[in-house]
Amino acid sequence: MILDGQRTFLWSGEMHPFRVPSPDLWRDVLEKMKAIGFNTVSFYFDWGFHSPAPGVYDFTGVRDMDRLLTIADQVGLYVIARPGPYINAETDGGGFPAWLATQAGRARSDAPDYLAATDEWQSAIDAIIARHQFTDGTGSVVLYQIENELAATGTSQRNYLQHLYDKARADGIRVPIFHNDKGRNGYWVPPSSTVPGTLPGPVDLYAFDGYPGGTCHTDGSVGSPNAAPDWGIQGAGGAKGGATASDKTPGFTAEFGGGWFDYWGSVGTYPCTAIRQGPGYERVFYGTNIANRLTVQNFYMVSGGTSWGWLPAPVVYTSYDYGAAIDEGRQLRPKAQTLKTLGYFVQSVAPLTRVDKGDAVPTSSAATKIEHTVNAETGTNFYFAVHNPSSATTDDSFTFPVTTADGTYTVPLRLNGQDAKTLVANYDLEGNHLVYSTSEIMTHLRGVALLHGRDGEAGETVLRYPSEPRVQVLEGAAEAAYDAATGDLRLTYSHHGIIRVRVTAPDRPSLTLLIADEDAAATFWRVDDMLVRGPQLVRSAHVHNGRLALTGDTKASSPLEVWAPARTLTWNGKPVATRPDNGALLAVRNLPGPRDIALPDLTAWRYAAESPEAKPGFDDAAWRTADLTATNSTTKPPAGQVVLTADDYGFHHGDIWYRGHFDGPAPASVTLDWGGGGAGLAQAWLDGVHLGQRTIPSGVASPPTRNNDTFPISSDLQTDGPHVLSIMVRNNSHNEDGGVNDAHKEGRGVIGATFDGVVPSGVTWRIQGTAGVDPVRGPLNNGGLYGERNGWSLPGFKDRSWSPVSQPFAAAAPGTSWYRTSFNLRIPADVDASLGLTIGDPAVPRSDRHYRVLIFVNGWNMGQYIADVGPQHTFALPTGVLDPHGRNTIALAVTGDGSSGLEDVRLTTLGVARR
Ligand code: IPT
Repeated sequence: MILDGQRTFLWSGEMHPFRVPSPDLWRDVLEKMKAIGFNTVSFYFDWGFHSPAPGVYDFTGVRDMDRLLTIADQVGLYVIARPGPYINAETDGGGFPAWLATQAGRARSDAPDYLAATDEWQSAIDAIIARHQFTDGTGSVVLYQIENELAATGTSQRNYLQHLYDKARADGIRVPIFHNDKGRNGYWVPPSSTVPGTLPGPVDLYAFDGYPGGTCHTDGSVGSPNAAPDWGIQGAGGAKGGATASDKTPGFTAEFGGGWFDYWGSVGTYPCTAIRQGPGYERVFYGTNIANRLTVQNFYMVSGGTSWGWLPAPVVYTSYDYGAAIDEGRQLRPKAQTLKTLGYFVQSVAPLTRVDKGDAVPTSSAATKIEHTVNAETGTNFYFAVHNPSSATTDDSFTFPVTTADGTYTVPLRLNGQDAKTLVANYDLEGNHLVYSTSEIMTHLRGVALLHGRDGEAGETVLRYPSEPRVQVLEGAAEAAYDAATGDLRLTYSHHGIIRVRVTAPDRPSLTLLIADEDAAATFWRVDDMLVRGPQLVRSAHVHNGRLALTGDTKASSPLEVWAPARTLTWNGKPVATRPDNGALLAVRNLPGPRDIALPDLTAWRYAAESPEAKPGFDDAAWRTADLTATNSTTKPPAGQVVLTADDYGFHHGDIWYRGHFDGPAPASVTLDWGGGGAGLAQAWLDGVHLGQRTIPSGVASPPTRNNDTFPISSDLQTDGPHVLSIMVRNNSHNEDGGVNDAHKEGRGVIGATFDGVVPSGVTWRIQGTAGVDPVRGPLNNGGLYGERNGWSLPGFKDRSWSPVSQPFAAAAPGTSWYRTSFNLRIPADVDASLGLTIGDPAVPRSDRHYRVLIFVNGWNMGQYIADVGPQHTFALPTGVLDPHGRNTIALAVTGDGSSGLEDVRLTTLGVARR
């Protein structure tokens, strides 16, 4: 369907199901995506989230993927399935399961052991995806991606891609297969491409990615915009021109920036990113893509969500909010409303999918330019007006010529700030002929056309009629002038609020123009062939026997007006009294907003100290003895030395303990070469005495992940043995493998230890990590803290023997201590409350306290607060993990140097809606 004559714009948003492991939440986010104008959702599937060990794929998450694809279909979204095997995506190991870290063969190559592993994964995930293919009429999956950004292009990679392609086809994948070319190299184009300099690959479609919008400054300030690139028919063309690398397939950007991620030790850039890549960016950059005939566009991310548990790669912290249109707390940002105008437009104006570059169109101002496209079949012209260069933010009023079958017009337009507009000329607008409009088309249906423009800017809309039509200005101010010589009816106005004009002419359907400013446009929702105004979200609309059943959200008391083939209506199941109003149905009274909600104070806590592993007498007899002398890890110790790295012993995530037993005199210092990922932590004790803690430096976008640190030992401890050196390493995840260099195999935990600079002999090392995979929450939920190994993180744990404590909390001993509390939530059934947990002062990115917290909510590891690194203080507690109508338990594992107490902890509200 996509290969032969695409007629549907695929307007897609990225959402990661593994970042929101809750079907309730998936449905909510997918309904919101649909409501803001997406017809497609794109997902990665994270192999590492689904497979705790070779051959093991029966973990709950895989079953949930089936459900997710059903939900996407029910919501009415096409799906772009991206099962990797490599995904990047700022996830642990770039989506690789951690057990690949010890594999001999190079990942992302044709090494047989690696291909055997990818076969396993594809067999598991393809069986699910294959059940949901649009081409079979059993689902909505329309495209399938193999690999991601495979920037190495040797024979081995060619073989590997072919292997993935063949395996997908053998597994019953029938939809078109593509790859995502990092940064437009012309790599892996379909064999049909005739473009010189490209590299053919086993794909049906060519796709590329790009993040040209710019990020925020490290101080969190927004800075000035970039110029938008022409990665299609308006650009330089050729193998490196973006879509032009493949001349026989649709222009397809598999990832186009919808925000950006943030790093440990940043000042917290998500709010800034939401502005930098906000409404103006969307209009300029996505509009440029439309003018370049990129008819398959996926924005990464539209809903970023939460990198819970041990999911986040070293380059990112718990929040993967991304500054995306739907924030981490599931709320629509202002940029979602701009996306809505664009999404409705590309889905309403069908001629947009089949355009060619039009004649050059000059403008009266050098500070502006037009990118012109024409649909040869319908004669519809599109004028994409933007500053020249498109990075400019000046206020420019100018004119340009519109020349169509209707004649030539000199059209006035204004661009103020980071802005762009796509204007339509020579178009059949609901059976009325649109000559042109300087308002943008948002959508139109059954005699109603919704146009929009910036508040206070002048607009004109010209329609053509053989005789003078009747014009009624129903609301707001507009002037109408009919020119009998040309047949042109010219409406002129200034955008403000909503202007309603009805035009009635013989022999054609009457047309109601709703001309909205941007704030007013945001109050409109199109669902299938119905239009609704007023509420803050409309999720669904169904007509049955003349009754329209609407569902949606209000965040405040809101009007309700609908254009639908119905006489009566219900809102969230309750009848709404209406009266007819100019072709619409208008609710007699406003819909109510949500009731206030009350959150419990977290006052009563129970406390217990932990880290018994630090004590000399601790019994580690059941621990694994480190006895491997050879490893496949990329960070092998020198020959003959014992391997200490955690993955080699099957401990892949979270905290790892080591106990080194030795006799003889203790050294004056111990130096560790250790791998801890982003802002990782190492703590050490000799014979129960704390030697200190070290953190891997952060505060940069690509932080170091491995460090050398020396722990001095005071003279009074330098006694004769026996001794026990206890070490705890927090593994803040495996590196990604974006460079195809096995970077995910870098060792975690202790890589090497020296005493006074010399590798000691006669040390017996024992190692301990997670007790096993949580059968519900999966492999990324738990590490090897004593408390985790003994159920302290779980809601059912009996903590009555623990000490009662309250805030402000006192300092605890070095190591880990736990705080637990339970509370009831009584959120009313008709309220969707998005809640968070806040620790410390969110106004200060990092405090002067040297501790970190793992946050367990009903047993789910919802992330990590690092007081002296930052910046995240508020952690989203997703509905589904949190029970809004019942009892909830929070367990905090606080690990630090014992110098200060845990800061203030409280529940916070991220957004409230009535639904
Ligand atoms: C691109 C990846 O494809 C995607 O998985 C994610 O990592 C994204 O970037 C950034 O969030 S990689 C590219 C920008 C080099």
